[in-house]
Amino acid sequence: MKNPAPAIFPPNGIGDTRPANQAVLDWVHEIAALTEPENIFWCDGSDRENEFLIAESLKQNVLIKLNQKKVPHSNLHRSDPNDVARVEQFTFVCTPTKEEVGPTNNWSEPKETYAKLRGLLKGAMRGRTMFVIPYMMGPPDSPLTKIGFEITDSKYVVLNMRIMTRMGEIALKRLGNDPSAEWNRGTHSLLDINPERRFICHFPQDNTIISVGSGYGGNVLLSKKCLALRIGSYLARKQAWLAEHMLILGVESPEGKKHYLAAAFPSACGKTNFAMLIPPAHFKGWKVTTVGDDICWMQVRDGRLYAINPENGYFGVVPGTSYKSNPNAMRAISHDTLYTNVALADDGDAWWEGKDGDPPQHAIDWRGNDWTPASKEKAAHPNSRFTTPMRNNPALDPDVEKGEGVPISAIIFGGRRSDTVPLVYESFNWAHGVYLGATMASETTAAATGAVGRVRRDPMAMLPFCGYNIGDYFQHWLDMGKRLTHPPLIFNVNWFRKGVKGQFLWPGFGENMRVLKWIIDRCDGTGGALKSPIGWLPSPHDLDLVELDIDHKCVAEILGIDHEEWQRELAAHKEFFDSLGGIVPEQLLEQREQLAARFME
Ligand code: GTP
Ligand code: SPV
Ligand code: MN
Repeated sequence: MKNPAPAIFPPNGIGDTRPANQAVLDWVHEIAALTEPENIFWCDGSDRENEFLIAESLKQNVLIKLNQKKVPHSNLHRSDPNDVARVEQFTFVCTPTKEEVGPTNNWSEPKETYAKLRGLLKGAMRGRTMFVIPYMMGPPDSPLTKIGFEITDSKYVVLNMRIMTRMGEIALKRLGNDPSAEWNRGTHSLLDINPERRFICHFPQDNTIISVGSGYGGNVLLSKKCLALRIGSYLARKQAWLAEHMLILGVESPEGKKHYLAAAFPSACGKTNFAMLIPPAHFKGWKVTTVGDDICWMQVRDGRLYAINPENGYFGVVPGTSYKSNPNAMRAISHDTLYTNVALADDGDAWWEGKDGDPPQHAIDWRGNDWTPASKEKAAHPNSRFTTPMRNNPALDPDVEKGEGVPISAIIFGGRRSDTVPLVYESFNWAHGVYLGATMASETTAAATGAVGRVRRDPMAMLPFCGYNIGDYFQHWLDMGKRLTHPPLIFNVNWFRKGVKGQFLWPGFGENMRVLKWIIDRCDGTGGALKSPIGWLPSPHDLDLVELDIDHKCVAEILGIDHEEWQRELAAHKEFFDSLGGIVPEQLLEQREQLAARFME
């Protein structure tokens, strides 16, 4: 096997970044022998290496340089038009028995799957460079922090992983050279970007991920959905913690009292926006800070839940991002950002639907075609993304590197529901809260391939990400509650309820502070609420709506419970639980009965 490539990288430092751990070296050599790359490139995550890879990517048209005056140090990548989102139908969890993955995952037999993947990977990197990325998930001194390695033949993956994770030396140091240390083996190859040869496979028992045939987002940034959630949730159950698809935010009152909250919304349902919220003028002195925007790992200490964000950057939805909706995100992505599948304006700026100002008169759309405001097609793909370091976020929480994590006062579940589900309500207790999470539903979005706008049950926003049997996952949540002497309160929110004309009833974004404030008041024991069959509901005067331009009728509508809609909802809960085939914990079935009974009172 050839050594890393003075030909492709200045020789200084090359080779020094090889891990000392023999188990890692053995695995890399095994994958190299299978995929037969031209070179091996041991990534160190340095600025110099990054500059070099960007320059190479620009030469090879993997990246397009944006106008450096408008967006300094930023580039655009266009993925293959057949490869623009996660592919849930080609995502597999491979365990000895099908029961282990349960009814909500695609299962395939490990031995056969390894054999199939080995066949696809054979010689797959001929003529290509194989990059080896060491990375760390979590702050350096957290007990929850995990080490992973991703092998990839995509420079775009390396550039993203450098933003999204703590990459290089820091990971090697933490791993050390104990050959029995726990670390994740991730192998990725683009192959020929053919949807028929696209498989995202997880082997939880081996802490192994193999992803082939895609170059996009959650399919290939193996740290994210694959390790932090699918493998993560499997490890979390075994090791008694929680790996969740949640943002983490801090909210500080003018008096300096601070709470942290975690919120699970499905893909493209508002996590990044909520995590970066700027309170409206009326909430003078209130401050919201971001710990994380997508993934939350929580452990119990002293009877409380503490959370860390294992990531180091944001892979966020671009369309709809503006100085009006999310000023913090706009500032974050104004420099040192990698854009994927947005439009390229003639002045070299990035453009997307929903950006401030008028659309450009002409642009190149995400496919590389001419675009004008008269075009029928969207200029940016609905799932176009930014990759930006969390340090670009002006609202980054000061405790984001704290290894012990931040104490969680409340957990929020939420989805995209045009009807039925009110703006906010609170569960009666932990088990009822777990029921809210287990039965939540949302309209599907462009974050995954397939139909958009179809209501589907998405328990805890983890339907595509829970790496084991969802019934056991529900039980794990119930069991975690038993260990909490100070459990977070659990809420459900819905920013997306619509009126008869199809318009959103709630202004959302920064104005969500009004809901957040009620949630904080409930945590402090000062917020008023009415008892309803579904949980504690704010009455209109329990919400601070001062200076909000909203119709009283709208408020009543958005806080309302329509009994007919809820009869349908109850039936849908039953149908969902029944579809899972006897794996739902008894305690949650009882919760459903109690909910039904409360409607009869
Ligand atoms: P993933 O990165 O896929 O996990 O998505 P996410 O949950 O972080 O969602 P994000 O915050 O990126 O929002 C997705 C889309 O929802 C964007 O187009 C937003 O503009 C829109 N959105 C976010 N918050 C709100 C809100 O409060 N109201 C409305 N109407 N839309 C919102
Ligand atoms: C999601 O789909 O929930 C995302 C984007 O956060 S991706 O990384 O592509 O999974
Ligand atoms: Mn997500």
